[in-house]
Amino acid sequence: MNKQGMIQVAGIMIALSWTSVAVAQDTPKEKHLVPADKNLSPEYVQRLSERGQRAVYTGEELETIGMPVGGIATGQLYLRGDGTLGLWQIFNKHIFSGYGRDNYRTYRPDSPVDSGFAVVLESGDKTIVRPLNKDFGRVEFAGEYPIGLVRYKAEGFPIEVEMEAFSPFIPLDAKNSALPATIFHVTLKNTSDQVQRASVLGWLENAVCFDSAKAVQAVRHSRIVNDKGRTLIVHTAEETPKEQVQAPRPKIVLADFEGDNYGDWTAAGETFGKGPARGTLPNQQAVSGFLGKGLVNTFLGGDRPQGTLTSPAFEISRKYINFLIGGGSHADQTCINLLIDGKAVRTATGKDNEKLEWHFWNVENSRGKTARIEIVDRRSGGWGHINVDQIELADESSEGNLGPFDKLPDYGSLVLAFAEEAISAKNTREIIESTSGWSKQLHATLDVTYPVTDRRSEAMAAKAVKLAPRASRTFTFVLAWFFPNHPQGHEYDSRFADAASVAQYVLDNHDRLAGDTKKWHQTFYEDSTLPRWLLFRLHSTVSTLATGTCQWRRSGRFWAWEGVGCCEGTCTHVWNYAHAPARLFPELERSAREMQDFGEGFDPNSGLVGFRSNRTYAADGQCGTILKAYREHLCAPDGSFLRHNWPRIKKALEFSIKQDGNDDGLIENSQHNTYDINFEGPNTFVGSLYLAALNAGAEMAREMDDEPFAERCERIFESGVDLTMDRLWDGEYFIQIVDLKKHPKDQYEKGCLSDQLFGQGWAHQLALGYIYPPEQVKQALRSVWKYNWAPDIGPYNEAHPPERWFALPGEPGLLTCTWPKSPYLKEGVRYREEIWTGIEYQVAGHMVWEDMVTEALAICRGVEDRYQPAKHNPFNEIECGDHYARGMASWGVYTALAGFEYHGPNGHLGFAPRITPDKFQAAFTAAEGWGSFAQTRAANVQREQIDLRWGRLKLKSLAFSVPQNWKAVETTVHLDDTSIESNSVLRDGRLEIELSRELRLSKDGTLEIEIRPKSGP
Ligand SMILES: [Ca+2]
Ligand SMILES: [Ca+2]
Ligand SMILES: [Ca+2]
Repeated sequence: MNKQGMIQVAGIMIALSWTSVAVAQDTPKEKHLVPADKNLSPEYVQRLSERGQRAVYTGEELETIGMPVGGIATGQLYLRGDGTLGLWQIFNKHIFSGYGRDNYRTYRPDSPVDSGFAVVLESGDKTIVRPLNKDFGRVEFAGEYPIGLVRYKAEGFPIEVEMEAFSPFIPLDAKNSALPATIFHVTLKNTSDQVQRASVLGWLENAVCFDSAKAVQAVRHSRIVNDKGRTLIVHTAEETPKEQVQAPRPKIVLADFEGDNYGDWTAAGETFGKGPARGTLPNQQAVSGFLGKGLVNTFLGGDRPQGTLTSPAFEISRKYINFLIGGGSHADQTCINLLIDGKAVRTATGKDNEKLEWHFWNVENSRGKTARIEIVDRRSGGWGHINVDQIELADESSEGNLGPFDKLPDYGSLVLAFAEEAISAKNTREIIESTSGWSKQLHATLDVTYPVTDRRSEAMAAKAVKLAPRASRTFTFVLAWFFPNHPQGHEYDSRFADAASVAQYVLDNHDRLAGDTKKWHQTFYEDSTLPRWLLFRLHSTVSTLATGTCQWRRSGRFWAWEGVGCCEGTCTHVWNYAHAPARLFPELERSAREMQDFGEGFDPNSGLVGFRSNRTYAADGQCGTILKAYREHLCAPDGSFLRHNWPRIKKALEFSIKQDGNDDGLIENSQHNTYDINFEGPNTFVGSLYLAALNAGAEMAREMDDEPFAERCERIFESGVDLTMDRLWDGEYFIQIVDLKKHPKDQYEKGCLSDQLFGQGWAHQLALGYIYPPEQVKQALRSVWKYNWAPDIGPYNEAHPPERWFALPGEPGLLTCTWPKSPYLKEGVRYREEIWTGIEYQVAGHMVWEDMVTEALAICRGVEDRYQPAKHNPFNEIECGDHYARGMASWGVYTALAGFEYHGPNGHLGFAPRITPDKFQAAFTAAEGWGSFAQTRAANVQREQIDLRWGRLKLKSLAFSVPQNWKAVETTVHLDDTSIESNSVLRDGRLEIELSRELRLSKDGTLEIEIRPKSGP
């Protein structure tokens, strides 16, 4: 245990005994079900801050992993735990996964598109092909976002494989981080004592027209192309002339469910009852869209009952099977299947909607075969039922015209490129055919077209290489996609013509793109002194940028859901929490400010910032927009963002001042907010955001020479602080003043709200200092820890079940709100019993600024423990939908640990490490460059090193913290070997250094500062 660890352990022990005393002093009337003593063992506490190793997962743990490995806002492609690809949501379709137990469940992401790599080993006259997947032998996943890493070894197999998979991810270079492509480095290592001959086989299915294949008249087209010394498998699709059905024959109706019973269909289980339903069943939302009077509706007795309904055998005598379907959207659980030889060859589900809609299967390939239809209800939970009607065989499909072929969302191209020239298609076929024991259907054809409904995978193989004992060789592949027909387009559309040009760009620039990505990984993970598990957790949420949650539109506007496919409009109050994109890719957040908040979503008459780019007010979102605007200014290289947007920023702040009503610094009216309800009366959730916004407004006004407005902001601020301390401080934490008789619902009143100091945390992020007196701020955060963080949420949630489950009994979590000292409000603030990772990070980040580092790390560790891959995908922190944006609050914890402060236009950079200040190192990002900051501290000298590793950095002033007992210091500054003159001022342990001239650090430039205490008076 190092010295720092000792201090922290001592700190938590003191804190814990303090909380026990506090409980003894004011025994609540009801037992508070969150223990004040968290009972964390000293070993647990010590492990929190240990540097530790990179996590390695294997066996069952591999099942849940799905690491996003595509570019920012280019769709959602997962690297699964065993190195295979999954999800494949790159076809411009947004799929909402549900919330609570629907998405907080343990599952393996599916893989609807066939692709992969295999090792080809020439062993005597035999060829052994071993695919890189979970059956390889021992498989280990050791990925850390953005770089996926999977290792394969097997007993008796002389080759070990290491595969890296990632899309270029280079902070501050948004365009090169938003490529619709994934790079694979497949490294073969000979672990035997003999020379081995081996190569790598790669394959990819043609998934163009992924969703529309069954509904279009088209062919798929696959080619293998040699170009620029590389080999590419190029998949496309082409429209074929519309099939003219001159005189369609009459439809054959297999079932219309109009009778009193199911006739010759066979029902099993209780959910189908004695016969077809007549429309909507008791307690069901209105069912519509069916024909006639009857339909299959398995909501009989609610969602609980299950069963199957099977048709008699029939001959597939037409090209299409048409039917109406509604109800639950659960694959295999609420579905209709087409069975041939007892096997489901087609399946369809509802869309979690009671309305029945037409659906059809193209069954041309199965014409003449005997089949059955099976309607399945194997689900008892939410949407555990299915609605079906009017099943017909027909010459024409029931679906309407999808529109022009080349405008379909899944029209485009898909490429697998090998960085070298592959062996000939003929020789690849020989490998595939000579392989025994591997029954995979692969093709290697130079040019082939086939029906769009056919599934076909094309393969290519590298030339075999001779590997000496212990020698290794890396094979580089690129998967690229180009699907431009998103309704708003993609930023990438304008830069590329097709997937082949994307792949060629990535390979042309491979060394720079892969090199800079690895340099970031090295700087963030390897060179840091921060705990490895913590770095993993805090960076994993950034992968949200590379999921369906985020769009970067053709117009250049960054836009986002809250979670994948759920709740539109870059919601101001959810994005209030997300610090990561602004620090890593400030260009994206600037576009959201300029094109949404102060663009489309801005009402120039009132200053209202519509919280979903609409004309609707959210009090927290409105104040947060001012804070974000100031942050975007701080993260900019110059003052142009502020100059350009200031009139609207000011107007937006004036809108909040108008809500305050009397310039007293308290907003008392109805405040819609992120809990999807309105707070009535003054509270510090909106109040602290408002005061922080006034502070930020004053700073910006001064920079814009608007002194009168700056003074007005300050006057309101001062009044707000005084009134808040007078009225809202209850001695332990901040409460809400509300008339519960008038507003009995959705309030927290005397409750302890975890987010009660949200604005104070923001103020620290922006170096605005304290809003409320530091002592009370620290006390309030200690109360949040004491009352709201449960090492096991079980007892609390058993008494007070949450609306939605984002943590399960046995798991730790920070509750949104509790009532430790007053009766529980059973109609209190919505989501009060839930666990949101975004709030946890928000609170943890703020705790770090207040030197509650151990408590902060325990909260983050709680998230990490919940998202262990034996249970959940560690890269997918959920809330309403997958990859929920609020989780990107994690970056606020990261910046807080470094005590990071930055003002880009002024060239000011500061650090005050909150953890291991004696020996600290961490990556940082500025406006135009990033690098590594290091600090060492000994008895009589402190050294700072700013090592720029990418881009450039303008510097005019610096700030650091030194030991409190250093009352005067001597400071020297060197840029590389050149001494730089400076003046410094030391106050209460904070040292500010003004450089005599503005410096421009370029890549590999290093600034070193040496600080020594002056002895004597
Ligand atoms: Ca009917
Ligand atoms: Ca059911
Ligand atoms: Ca007021």
